[in-house]
Amino acid sequence: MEERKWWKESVIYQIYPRSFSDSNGDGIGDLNGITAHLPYLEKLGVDVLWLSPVYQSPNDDNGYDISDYRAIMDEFGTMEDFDRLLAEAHARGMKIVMDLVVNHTSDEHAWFVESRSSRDNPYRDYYIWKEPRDGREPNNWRSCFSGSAWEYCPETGMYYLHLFSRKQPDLNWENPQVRREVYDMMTWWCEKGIDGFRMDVVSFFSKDQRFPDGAAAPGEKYGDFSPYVINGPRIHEFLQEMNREVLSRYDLLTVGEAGGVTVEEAKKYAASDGSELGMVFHFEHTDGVMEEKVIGKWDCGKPRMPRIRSILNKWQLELEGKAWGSLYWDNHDQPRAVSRFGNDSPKWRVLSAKMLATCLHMQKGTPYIYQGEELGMTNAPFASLEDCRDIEEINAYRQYVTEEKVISADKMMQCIRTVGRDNARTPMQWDDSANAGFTSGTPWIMVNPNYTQINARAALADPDSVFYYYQKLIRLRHEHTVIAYGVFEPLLQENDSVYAFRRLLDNQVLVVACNWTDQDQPCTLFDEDPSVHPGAVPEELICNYSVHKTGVLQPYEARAVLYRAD
Ligand code: TEU
Ligand code: CA
Repeated sequence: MEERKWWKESVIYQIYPRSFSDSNGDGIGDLNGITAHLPYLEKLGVDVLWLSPVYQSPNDDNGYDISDYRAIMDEFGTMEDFDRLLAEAHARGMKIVMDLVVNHTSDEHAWFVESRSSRDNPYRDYYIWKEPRDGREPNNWRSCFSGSAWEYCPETGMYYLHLFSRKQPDLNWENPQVRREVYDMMTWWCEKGIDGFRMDVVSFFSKDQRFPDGAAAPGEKYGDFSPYVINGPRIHEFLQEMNREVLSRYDLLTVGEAGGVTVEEAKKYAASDGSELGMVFHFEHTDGVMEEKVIGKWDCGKPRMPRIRSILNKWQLELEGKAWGSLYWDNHDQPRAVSRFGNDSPKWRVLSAKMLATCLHMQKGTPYIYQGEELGMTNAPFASLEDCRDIEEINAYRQYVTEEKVISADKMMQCIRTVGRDNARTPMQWDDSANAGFTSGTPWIMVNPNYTQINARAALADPDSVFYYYQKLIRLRHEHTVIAYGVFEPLLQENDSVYAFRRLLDNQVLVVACNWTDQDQPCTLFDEDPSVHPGAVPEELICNYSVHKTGVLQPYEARAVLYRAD
C-alpha cells in the first residue's frame, strides 16, 4: 500500500465563491457567505474546501486575473473575513486550499503596470514581450479566449503574450525574480495557515523560448500553441524548485490543473517521491468526448460511457504505484455532471447523479465535489447571450457567430447550454425562496429556474436525496482503506452499458458496478463470487436502489459490495 497521506484519504469540496452564498445583498457571493454555510459542509462530511480565487481582481475572468495576491477581492470581503473563515473551518476540522493563479496576472497588477510603462523598467521581464513581426503579432498563437494570444502595447511598440484574455498577461517563468516573487507569496499564505494550493494551468508555465508558429487548420487565422507551451521544456525543473523552496516546508495538499497532461507526464508532476505536486487534474474525460464536435471546444450531444471508461481505467491502471490521481466530474469550467454524463430528466436525475457519484468515489485517487454536485444541480437553460457572463462563452460567440459567421446563434447557444462554463456558475441553490436563497439582492447571473425543486433545504429533508448519498460515500471513504488505497482492476470491459471494476487490498475485494443507461441491464456480477477469495463474506456498502433484481442492474443502478475473507 502507498505511503498514507491525509490528502490521499480526503474528499475535497470546490467552492466558486462568487456563486456560493451572498451575505450582504449585493448579488455576489462572498467569504462571509461561505463561513455561514460551514455547518452544511461539515454535515456533508468533506475534509477540504478548495476556494476558487478570492484575491483582489478586476474580475475579467472572475478572479483568475489577480491584481494583488496578498489582498482579498473587494466584492468577497476583507482579509479579516478570510482569517475568520480559515479559523472557523479549522475549528470544524476542515482544511482550506487556495487557488494559485501564477501562469499570468491581471493587467492591473502593479508588476504589469510597471512592466508595460517602458522597455527598461525593472519589471519589464516579469512578462513576455516581443517585437512585432512584419508589423504584426510575433507569432500566430491563438488565445484560449479567442483571437490572438498577443496584444500590442503602443507605449513601447511591442506585444505581450496572453494565453487567456488580454487582461491576463502571462508571467515570464524564465525570470528567476518572478519565481522568487511567486514562492515568497506562497510562503506568505502558508504562514497564514492555509492547507494547500490548486495550481491554475500548471502545465503552461514553461514556454518554448523560440515561440514558433503553431499549426493552423486551413482558413484559420490563428494556430495552436499547445506543443510549444503544454508540459514545456522547464516545467518539471520549475516545480521541483517550487517544491524545494515552499511546498516541502509545509504539510500541504497540492493539485495541478494540467490541461493537456498525458498520463506519462502526470507520473512526473505527481510522482510518488513527492518531488513536485501531490496530484494533477487531467482533461481527457472532459475535453472532446462528446458525440457531436461542433467547433473548437464547443461540443453537443452526450459522451459515450465506453469512451469515458477507457480513459478513466487507463489513468487508474497507469498511475498505480507511480503517482497519485484526482477524481472529478465537475468544476467551475465544466458543465454539470448529471447533465453531461448522466440524465437530468426529472425521472432519472437523482438515480443517475447517485450512479455517477458511486462510479467516481469508489475509484482510486482523491475525489473532488463541485458545489451543487451533491444536490444533483443541472445545466441551466441559457436563452441568449444576455444570460451569459463567462468571457470564454462571450468571446467564442462573438468569434464564431458575429465575426466569422461559421455557426448560427441558436447552435452556439445549444453548445453553451451543453458545455459552457456558466452552467457550473449559476448560484448555489439553498432553498425555494427568492433567488434560491443565494442572495437578497439581484444575482450577478441567473438562478437556474429548477431551484424550486432542486435545493439544499429540500435535500436535507429527504433521506433519499443525492446529498445524503454523497454524505454516505464520503463516510465510507473514511471508514474503509480499501476505497482510498485498494488496487484497481477493470471488470466487464466489453460491456457498453455497465461500468464495473474491483478494488483489492489485503483480504478485501470491493466490487463496483454502475449501469449508465435508463434500461435494465443483465449483470450477474454480484450473483457469483467475483472476489478472489472464495467464500468471502459480502457486505453491500452502498446502492442507489433499496430493492435488487437478480441478475439485473436496474436503470442507473450503482452498487458497491465489499467481500472480506477472514
Ligand atoms: O482553466 C484553464 C483552462 O484550460 C480553461 O481554459 C479550461 O480548459 C476551459 O475553460 C474549459 O472550457 C483555468 C481556470 O480553471 C479557468 O477558470 C481560467 O479561465 C483559466 O485557467 C485562466 O486562468
Ligand atoms: Ca456579497
